[in-house]
Amino acid sequence: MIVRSLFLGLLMIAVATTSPAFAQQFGKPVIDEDSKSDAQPPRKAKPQKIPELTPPADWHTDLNSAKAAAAKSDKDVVLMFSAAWCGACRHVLTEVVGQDSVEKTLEEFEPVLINVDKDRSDARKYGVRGLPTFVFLNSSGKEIGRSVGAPAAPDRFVTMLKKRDSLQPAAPRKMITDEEAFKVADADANNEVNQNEFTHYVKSRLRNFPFSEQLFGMVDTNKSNTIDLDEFKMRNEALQKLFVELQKRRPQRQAPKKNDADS
Ligand SMILES: [Ca+2]
Ligand SMILES: [Ca+2]
Repeated sequence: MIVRSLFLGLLMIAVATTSPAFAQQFGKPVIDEDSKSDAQPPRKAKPQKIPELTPPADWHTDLNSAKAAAAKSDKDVVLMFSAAWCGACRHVLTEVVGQDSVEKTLEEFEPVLINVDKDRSDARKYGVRGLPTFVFLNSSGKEIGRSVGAPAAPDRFVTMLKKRDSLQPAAPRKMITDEEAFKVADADANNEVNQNEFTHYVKSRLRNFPFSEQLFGMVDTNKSNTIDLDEFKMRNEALQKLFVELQKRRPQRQAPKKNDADS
């Protein structure tokens, strides 16, 4: 137990010293590797002039105003996370929204358009990993569902709006068992994890983590240059706690902006 705490402590120190790298990495929305939708990965806005996305006249452009309106109207909120460079977002706003069936269904909502290039704090808060992402909140502001990717046809868009509370909410990152984690790490399935496999595993969980060699030395307790399941199990719990902890800390790692305080 003491060894494990010490290990976790060392990891925390290592992480603390690398926090700017994490802040830089995690400050940007990233594409979810598991995402099977047609969402586009967010990228930096290009310096060339891309015309801004124009929100429809009756949409909110600020989450707080949408939430306040929803509290009064007792409607659900639909947030559309978008950016000027997101072609699918532009398609939705120009070709889908405005169609009669869509307009009629949108009357059940307080819609709000969020430009992730201008409002990174909301994108981080909702863990947006691809554009467009639609997040549905009930009138009390609680998330009830989300959809990543753009339904390109009006009827599909209406279906998405109607099915809002049966859509999958964001899956929380969960701990996996030691055996599952070992399987993931042991890429060639020979029942031992070598330095390369371990480095790959650690980096896949903690991007830019620079200490995999030291970690490997600590996990490889018998110094055989490979890690077996027993060795892996001894350390994996501490590692996974660290992964989960870092996931939780992601949003707080940016310098606070004024609307970070709102919720
Ligand atoms: Ca192996
Ligand atoms: Ca070993």
